[in-house]
Amino acid sequence: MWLCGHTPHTDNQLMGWGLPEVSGDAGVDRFLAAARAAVGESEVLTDPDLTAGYAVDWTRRWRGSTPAVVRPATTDQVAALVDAARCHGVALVPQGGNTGLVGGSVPGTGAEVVLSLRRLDELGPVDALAGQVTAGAGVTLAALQAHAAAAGLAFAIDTGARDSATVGGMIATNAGGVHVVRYGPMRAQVVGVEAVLGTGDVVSRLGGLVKDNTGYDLGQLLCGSEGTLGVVTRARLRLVADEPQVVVALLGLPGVGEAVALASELRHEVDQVRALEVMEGDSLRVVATFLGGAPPVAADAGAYLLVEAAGRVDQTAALADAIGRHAALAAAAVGIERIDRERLWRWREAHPEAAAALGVVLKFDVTLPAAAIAEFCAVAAERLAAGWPGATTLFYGHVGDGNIHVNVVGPDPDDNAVDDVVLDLVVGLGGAISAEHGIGVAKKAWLGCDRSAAEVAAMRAIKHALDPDGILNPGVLLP
Ligand code: FAD
Ligand code: 2HG
Ligand code: ZN
Repeated sequence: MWLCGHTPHTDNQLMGWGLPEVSGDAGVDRFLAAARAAVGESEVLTDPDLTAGYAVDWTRRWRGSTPAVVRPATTDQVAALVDAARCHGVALVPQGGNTGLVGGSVPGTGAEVVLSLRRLDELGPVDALAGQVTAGAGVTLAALQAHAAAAGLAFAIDTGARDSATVGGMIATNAGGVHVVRYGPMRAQVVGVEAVLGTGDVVSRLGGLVKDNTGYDLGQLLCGSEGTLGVVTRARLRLVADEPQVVVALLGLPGVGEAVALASELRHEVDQVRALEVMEGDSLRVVATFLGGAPPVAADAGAYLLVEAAGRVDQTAALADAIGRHAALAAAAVGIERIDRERLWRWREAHPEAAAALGVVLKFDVTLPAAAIAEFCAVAAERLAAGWPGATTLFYGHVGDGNIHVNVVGPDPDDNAVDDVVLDLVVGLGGAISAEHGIGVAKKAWLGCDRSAAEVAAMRAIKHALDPDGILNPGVLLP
């Protein structure tokens, strides 16, 4: 009989690194026996027809295989599974909605077990007094948004992946999205986290204290940790005021530089701006082909800026005034009714789908100082066209916070020279190689271009401390 109870974390484990003695097929079999005991036979999937969908990501670029998918429904079950994984030397890949775009949510080697957290989908009552809610890691963004709305409040994050992306995945990637310019990224919404660390220990801070400086903030450490330090099981999240009066404008402008400048003016002059999105002109025209229609404004613009303002009172006049002051000649399409706003947003949100329709996409999610965004787009376009004639490159993103997405279709997805061209340029211009998607598998070879040896060493030390056996998502983030 295997006696593998929870072993508390000891100092000497910090020295070691790697999976315990029992691993390989025998370790997996023993882990699966423990998993069946913990979550029940029906929640341990081993049939390849059932597991295949968990082993390929949304982009279809990142695909692997797995001996099993385990689907716990409680924090205790997650803790039992992490204990069993430590004991039997099995690596776990935490997975939520599987919408991550850097290959971090799918198994690679064929030996990693997928830990699907989607069944942790309990939503607590909205605490109206505090303006907070406790949500399970498997709650989707759309469900959370609807739950907050039913209580007359709102959740600040919004992304095109709302129907599938989960609270746990959004914390693990520190997701951004379209409202960061107003409310900050996911970490700014996280008041507290409950998680099972790689040690098997459960840490829980769900009391909703907005100010709490009692030592290191472990919940914040888990934000952006990509499933490498702990498995998020629940979170205490802040909610924001509902903003029923919404207006959206899509503006055609001469180029990306003008879009950056106008975005900056609008951000400073219109109090209620909550989204500022840029689309390079040719990129929006790729979307036009994909959607089968002409752009709703200035069909030949060099760039487009989508701005959304929202508040308790109508923002249309304030937005029109500011646009008139700074871009009097810009062509604009305006949406006030929900259906019209959604039509305009579709031009922005369809970019990932339009790129995917052309082939396997090499994705970049970079962040730059505002002053460098136009130069980055121009130079990257030039270098990519020179190096890979015939490639299609889309530039779009959350310009209000300096985040540009570059989608390249045509080159071999494993041609690292494309990454070198884009990421060297980003770092040279003072940017960072990931803004909101994380490092995952896709960018881990480039971590050292952006972070110093001392920073990477500190990250490794944290990983060793919280996941001493290296069982949590060992293939991602750290080279
Ligand atoms: P997954 O994809 O399942 O996992 C992502 C990472 O988190 C993996 O490393 C995984 O191991 C880890 N993880 C998942 N759950 C847990 C958990 N409970 N505990 C610990 N680790 C966990 N992202 C943005 O930031 N902004 C956008 O605007 C945006 N738009 C998108 C639009 C589309 C169409 C798509 C497909 C994706 C978009 N994304 C965006 C990317 C993606 O939606 C986010 O990264 C999201 O946060 C991932 O959530 P998920 O539940 O799907 O996580
Ligand atoms: C977006 O902002 C997402 O649309 C996806 O972050 C970006 O697919 C991408 O590259
Ligand atoms: Zn984005």
